[in-house]
Parts: sequence; C-alpha cells; structure tokens
Amino acid sequence: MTLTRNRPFIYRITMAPETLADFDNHIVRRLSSMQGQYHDQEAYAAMLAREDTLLYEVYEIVRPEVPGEMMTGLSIVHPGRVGDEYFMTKGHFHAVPDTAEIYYCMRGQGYMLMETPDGDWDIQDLLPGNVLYIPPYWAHRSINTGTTDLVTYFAYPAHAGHDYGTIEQYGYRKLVLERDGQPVVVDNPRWLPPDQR
Ligand code: PAN
Ligand code: ZN
Repeated sequence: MTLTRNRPFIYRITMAPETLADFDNHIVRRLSSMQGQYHDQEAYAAMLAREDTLLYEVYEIVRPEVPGEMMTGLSIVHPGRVGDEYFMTKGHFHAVPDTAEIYYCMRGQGYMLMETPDGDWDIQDLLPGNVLYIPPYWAHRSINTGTTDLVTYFAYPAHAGHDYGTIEQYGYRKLVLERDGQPVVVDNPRWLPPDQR
C-alpha cells in the first residue's frame, strides 16, 4: 500500500448512521459468505434463495501490516436472524495468535463470543460505552441480538492477520439463539473438543 498518512492524523467517525468519513477499505459480508456457519442449514438455504442479505460491514483505516502499527476501524453488524440464530460476524483467531484486540461499543445490543484454542470460552456484553479487552489467543465473534445496528470501534496490532479456518470448520463452542424473544447461549453440536479433532 502507498503510505499517504506518515504523520500523525485524525479521522472522524460520522454519526447516525455511524461510518468512517475517510476509510481505506470497506468490507461487506453477505449471507453467501457464511456457508455452513449458521446451525439451521434449511433456514440458511431458504433465506439465501430469497436474497443474499447484507449481514455486516467493516470500515478500516489500513496501516502497514508490521509490528508497531495498529489497525483500526468500525464493525457494523446489522440486526436480524437466520432461523433462530442472530446475525453475527464470521469470527476468527488472529493469524499471529499472541495479539490482543480492543472493541468499544458505540451503539446497539449484542455479545462478543470468545474462545481459546484449548476450548475455554467466554461471552461479554456489547452495549454502548462498554470497552472489551480481548487478550491474545482468544478467537472473537460479534453477535447482534438487538433490533438496531451493532456498532463497534476496534483496534488491534496491524500484523495480527486473520485465521478463519478453525472457526469455519467447527464453529464456536457455543451458539447464541433466540428463545421466546430472548437470547440464550447453548452448546454447538458441531463443535469438537480440540483433542478430538
Ligand atoms: C474486526 C473484525 C470485524 C469483522 O475488525 O474483522 O469485526 O469480523 P470478521 O473478521 O470475523 O468477519 C477484527 O476483529 N479484526 O481483527
Ligand atoms: Zn480480530
């Protein structure tokens, strides 16, 4: 990439709806990119046959992918469900696993579902004003359980990279599903303990 910003710089998050005024990269993820990720495969196929729905978007301020630099931006998960499972990001480990990440929730209502390579897991609220610190080694997926966009600002080491493969194969240990209008956390039947893979 051509480094146009090699001095201190400011960028603005514009409000309502939140976006980055001056982003370098806009990632758009639709239903078709989540093959095999939602537990109700029939609901997934039926929904995809109707429309390749927009699930989430990421606006990035791109930096050189070297230690010392930071990648920052906005992640916006739209509201909705595939069957009884809320719209969510793919989720990933960082390719350089000993790299942390910070998320600041600006709007909406949801969760960050997290787990480690040895099967430990955690879930934390993404609510306006919450800052979530994700330590090194924890895979992370944001889930929108509300009725408006779930907007988070993120910052992580620019050399971290993304490893989507493990999650694509087994999913997370837990699923967050809607039951009687409320989110509940249940076991993911597709998940296998790491020593049985
Ligand atoms: C975020 C995520 C973003 C989209 O920037 O990349 O929320 O989620 P997926 O990458 O899982 O599709 C981040 O955690 N970066 O490391
Ligand atoms: Zn990450």
